[in-house]
Amino acid sequence: MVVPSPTPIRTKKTKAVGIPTIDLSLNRSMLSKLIVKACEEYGFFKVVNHGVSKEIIARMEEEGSEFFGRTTTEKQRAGPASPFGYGCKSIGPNGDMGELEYLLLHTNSLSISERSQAISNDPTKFSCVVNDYIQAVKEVACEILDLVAEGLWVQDKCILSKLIRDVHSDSLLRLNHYPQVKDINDWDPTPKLFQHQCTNNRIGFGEHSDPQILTILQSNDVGGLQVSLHDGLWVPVPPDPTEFYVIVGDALQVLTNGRFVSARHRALANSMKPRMSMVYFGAPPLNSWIYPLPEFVSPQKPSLYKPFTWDQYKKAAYSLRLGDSRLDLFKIHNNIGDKTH
Ligand SMILES: O=C(O)CCC(=O)C(=O)O
Repeated sequence: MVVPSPTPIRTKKTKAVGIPTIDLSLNRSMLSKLIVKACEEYGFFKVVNHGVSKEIIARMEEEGSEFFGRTTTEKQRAGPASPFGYGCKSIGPNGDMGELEYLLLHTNSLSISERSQAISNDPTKFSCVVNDYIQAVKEVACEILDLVAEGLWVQDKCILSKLIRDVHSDSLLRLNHYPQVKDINDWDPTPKLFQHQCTNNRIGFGEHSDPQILTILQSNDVGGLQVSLHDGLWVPVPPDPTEFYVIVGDALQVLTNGRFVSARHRALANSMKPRMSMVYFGAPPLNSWIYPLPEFVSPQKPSLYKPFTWDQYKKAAYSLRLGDSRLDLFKIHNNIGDKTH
């Protein structure tokens, strides 16, 4: 059954940009309505009072800064990111480039412990800090997904969170580091004469939607993230180091049969200070089937997507460019319009 949209509720908007801010300490029934509304209208919102301690965030940031502060040779010991490990400028296998370096980790604790040998001088501490951070942000993601299921009257309230709680979940953690403009110019082969003309819109991480179910993004106090909210307009997202931004991914778009739409976003790298972001991508196990939940399918709203496994979707994503609309590959073309892009 597809429930009608809840009665309009005003969410507190972050001034000037209109991104909703949701207080996770509100009562559950209010919260589930606010979250569903934010997912439907924006696919992107900020959460406050999320319950993750400042210490867990600070320790993770410290490890990230320590790693990116190392020499290139040291960092390269943890690469190449194919798919996990250290990467620089090259995003994915299809020629996408950005003004950033990153560390991509699988959230499986065995994988973290193996990788940490090449990442840190104190691998035990590194693994411990990363596992604590992942555990904490996973809880935030699961809580939000349970609230989504409640707000949408899905019968099994844990059906979404179970996918990312699964021991075989394919969730990831990526630390991104965008150097300050001064350092970008050091990296850049563009003749110095022309560089000042392009520093206003340097792409750190190009436009894309996240393929997974739900993303939990944290950054330091340096801006750069932008989200495409309506009509392709890019809206700058104010950085907030103590809170998290939540982003609807492609898989959640499919699970809700297009009722939620994954949010396209990008990061610019034109700041006078380096930006670091820590991004958790909540994903199902590779062999999980992803398809619209029965609650969202009816004769009036037939399924918009063919079922696929998460593994098939990832392979499709890896075969395309970052900004390509991968969901098109799995769309069922019927006569009833949908709101996907
Ligand atoms: O650094 C950011 O804020 C954006 C990062 C991002 O979109 C990603 O890692 O997928």
